[in-house]
Amino acid sequence: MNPTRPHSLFASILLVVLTLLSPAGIAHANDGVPVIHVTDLHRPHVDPDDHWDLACIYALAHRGDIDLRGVLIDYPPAQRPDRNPDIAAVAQMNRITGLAVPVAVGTPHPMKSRNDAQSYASKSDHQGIEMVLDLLRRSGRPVVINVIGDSRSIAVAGKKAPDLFSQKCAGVYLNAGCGVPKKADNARLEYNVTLGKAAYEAMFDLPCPVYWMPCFESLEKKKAPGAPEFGTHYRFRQSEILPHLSKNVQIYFAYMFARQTDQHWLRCLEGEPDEALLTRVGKQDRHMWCTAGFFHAAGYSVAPDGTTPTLDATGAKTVFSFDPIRITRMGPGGNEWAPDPASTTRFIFHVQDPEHYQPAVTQAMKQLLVELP
Ligand SMILES: [Ca+2]
Repeated sequence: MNPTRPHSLFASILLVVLTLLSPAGIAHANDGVPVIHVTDLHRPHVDPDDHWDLACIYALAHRGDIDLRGVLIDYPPAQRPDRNPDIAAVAQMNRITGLAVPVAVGTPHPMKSRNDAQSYASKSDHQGIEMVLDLLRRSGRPVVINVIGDSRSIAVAGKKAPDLFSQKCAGVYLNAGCGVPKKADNARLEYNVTLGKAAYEAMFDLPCPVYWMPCFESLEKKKAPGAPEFGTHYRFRQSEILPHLSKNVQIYFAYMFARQTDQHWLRCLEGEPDEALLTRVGKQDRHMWCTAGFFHAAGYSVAPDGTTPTLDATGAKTVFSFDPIRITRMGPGGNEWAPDPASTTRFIFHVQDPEHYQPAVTQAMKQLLVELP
């Protein structure tokens, strides 16, 4: 008998056990899927939802559910010259979690057409796009890309290196647009689409899976109560979560809500949170869109009670799904699509349980964020 065999068997079992357990002893949905997060995260903020989303992404990385490879921040919109990419928020989240995730800035140029690879751009202009391409090239495993603001940087990256996207991009979670096509091409557009119509359309050319998460089913229904079927929008009262967060994370949020533009991002973490400010903003609702996609990319769904079963859990009731579709028409007014069970590369976000979607995703987010140290 080979005397090394029992030891090898024991070592193999130990390796499997260690792989399945996080430091906190929680089973992962997968082996830390690589993720690049693309966000319109600015200081002062344009909308605080991107700071909530960043905290969720870092919480998933902290738990080991995702391997956060990079953060790409959109170039600030031309009409907002006082905004800068919020590298301080990323630095704070790196500090809080002990991670060292790189951050770069997206292209300043809108796409001039749907096939514009921006050959006119300088090396500096494409700093962030090249970071994304480099992260894809160096990754041994396909990488998920979250797009939660402007589509232009990932759309241009796809035009610059389509073969790389087909080999190394596991899927793009595209948070933009409306789930139901506009009646007229000149109808009002969803905000993320207004940031660049050509880039939004070009996202549907990407040679990789696209998990399309329309922000609203339609802008006409935007204010209707309850969650529409083909839109991600939900909202929560910030006091449901803020008081339950760690001191560090409360300071991170207070530093954002106070619109601080000093360079005090590190030392403020050593102080105390502004309780009066957090109480005041706690009374406000926050409109949110992207949360369900973060869980899905990490291998989880969300159940009506706010728990997060793994995607392979059989028989689990979930509040959303991604349904296979094909795009039948693209245009500046929006896209038309049809269900297509044979599709393996295009999916649409679908609320399966309108009654529970909003409270369930809020509860799932809370359970995630309280794990941040
Ligand atoms: Ca955003």
